[in-house]
Amino acid sequence: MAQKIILDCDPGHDDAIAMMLAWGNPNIDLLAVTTVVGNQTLEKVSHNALAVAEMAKIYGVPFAKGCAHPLVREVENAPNIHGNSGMDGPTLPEPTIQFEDKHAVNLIIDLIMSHPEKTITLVPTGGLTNIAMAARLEPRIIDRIKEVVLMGGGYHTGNWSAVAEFNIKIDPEAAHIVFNAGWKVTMVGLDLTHQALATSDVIERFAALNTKPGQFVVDLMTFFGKMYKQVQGFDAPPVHDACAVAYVIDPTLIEVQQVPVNIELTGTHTLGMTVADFRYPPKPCNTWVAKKLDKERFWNLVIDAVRNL
Ligand SMILES: [Ca+2]
Repeated sequence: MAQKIILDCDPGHDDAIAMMLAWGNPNIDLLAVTTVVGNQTLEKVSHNALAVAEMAKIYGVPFAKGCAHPLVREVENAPNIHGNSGMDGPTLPEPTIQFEDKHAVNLIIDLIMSHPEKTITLVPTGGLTNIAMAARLEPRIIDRIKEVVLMGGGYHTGNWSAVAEFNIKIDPEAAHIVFNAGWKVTMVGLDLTHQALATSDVIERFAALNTKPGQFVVDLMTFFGKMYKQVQGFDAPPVHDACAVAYVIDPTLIEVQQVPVNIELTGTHTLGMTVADFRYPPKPCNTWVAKKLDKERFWNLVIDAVRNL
């Protein structure tokens, strides 16, 4: 049976691939796409979401704009990685669909409250502002969802500071709410996503599809790769966000471990760190971390999905 998900994102090159994977894979029932400030301003990432919808022909799915500002901190975007538009590189198609006349937080709540319990997985691939707001506004959603599978954090590595990852660092208070809400959280963090590198042989396979969406992925990854080389010294760019969607589609693709994870809110050098406690004996907790990716099957999944578009 197809997994029902709500994708909460900030497109974003890798968010775009996550959207295409969710729409192109038959085992995902995409209930909604919601946007949140992150890689760029809310207006820019929201425009990008609609452009990706146009490219992938994601029609008949509600799109809603969410929070334009983190809970406490000032807005922090990532133009050094995603460019001025938030999705520099490809020529974006002009969107034909429009946003719902409803805030993303309300759409998330309404969908969860109107579906049977434990049937919806929340997949946040940006800052956690919308998800935290939803949990605070309607706490009954906490027991009603199946799981939160998020891209963010990392238990051994950071990218926005020595120890913090971008999605968590830009709204650590929201992340704190989400990780401590009591629902099941699976953290697909940098330890995992740095295994999902769009190397040149992978990019060639997208090019070989010889389709518009295939070429779109090539253009996205070419720009993203250039930025990742310049800024972080990577030889190939990691498609972080697609890993979270892939885990929902097929949990056997990713090895996970149940460990307590909490969010640093007061550290001088460690703000936004996802502190994972691997000590023995294991303590009871609702948090899992992603550790190892089956790369070959992951790329087959993403390429098949893009072929289906
Ligand atoms: Ca993202």
